[in-house]
Amino acid sequence: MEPFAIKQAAFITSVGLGSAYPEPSPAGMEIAMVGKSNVGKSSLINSLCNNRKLAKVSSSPGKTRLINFFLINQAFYLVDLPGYGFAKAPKAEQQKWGQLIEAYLSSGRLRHIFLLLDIRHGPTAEDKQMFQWILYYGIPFTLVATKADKLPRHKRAPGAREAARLLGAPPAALPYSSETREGRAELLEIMGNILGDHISLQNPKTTIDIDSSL
Ligand SMILES: Nc1nc2c(ncn2[C@@H]2O[C@H](COP(=O)(O)OP(=O)(O)O)[C@@H](O)[C@H]2O)c(=O)[nH]1
Ligand SMILES: [Mg+2]
Repeated sequence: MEPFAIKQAAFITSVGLGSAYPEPSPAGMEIAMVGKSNVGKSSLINSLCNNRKLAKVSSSPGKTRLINFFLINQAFYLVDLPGYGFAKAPKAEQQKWGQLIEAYLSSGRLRHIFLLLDIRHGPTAEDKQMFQWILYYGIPFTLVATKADKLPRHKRAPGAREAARLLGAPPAALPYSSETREGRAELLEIMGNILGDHISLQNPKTTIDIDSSL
């Protein structure tokens, strides 16, 4: 089978609290990126899609407060969720963020979440809370340890393992770098598997004919 590749990516819309989600994608599937502000969500989406300008990358954290939908291969949505951990944000704003995220997590639209952690730092209290939400809503997840290029090679696998361990999550996180593309092929493979599973669940090739056995 041909490896999964992203051939087309287009920004569709931004959604805030109280505004409507876009129509479901043709494949009826959504995969979201979540993590604290500045962890590298937008960069990861851009590097996956080979498009530096698709998602807005910012060096000042906490700029995106909306859920951004990108249509991939005219089939499914890749979703860039607003980051958390902007300590200086007013309480009211943090509450709005929580409402926006929880509404989305509980919407039933999500097939998979990529939870991004900085490979250099242990998970924060908010990372742990996010992880608990993912478990609570029963959404399948993959941990990604971003900015792998910032650690020397021999420290990357241990850094990713430690991030997963501190979160209480089995078994490890995938080291990723938007700069060097380390981990990109692996992440695309995971994405291809998620899409393949989703499609085969929706169109089961083997149907069991109960009547004929009577
Ligand atoms: N060295 C390095 N820097 C990165 C990487 N990913 C993101 N960054 C930088 O980290 C900052 C925040 O990235 P961004 O993608 O906007 O993070 P977001 O807030 O999670 O969407 C930007 O200055 C990026 O250039 C990476 O893999 N390696
Ligand atoms: Mg971003």
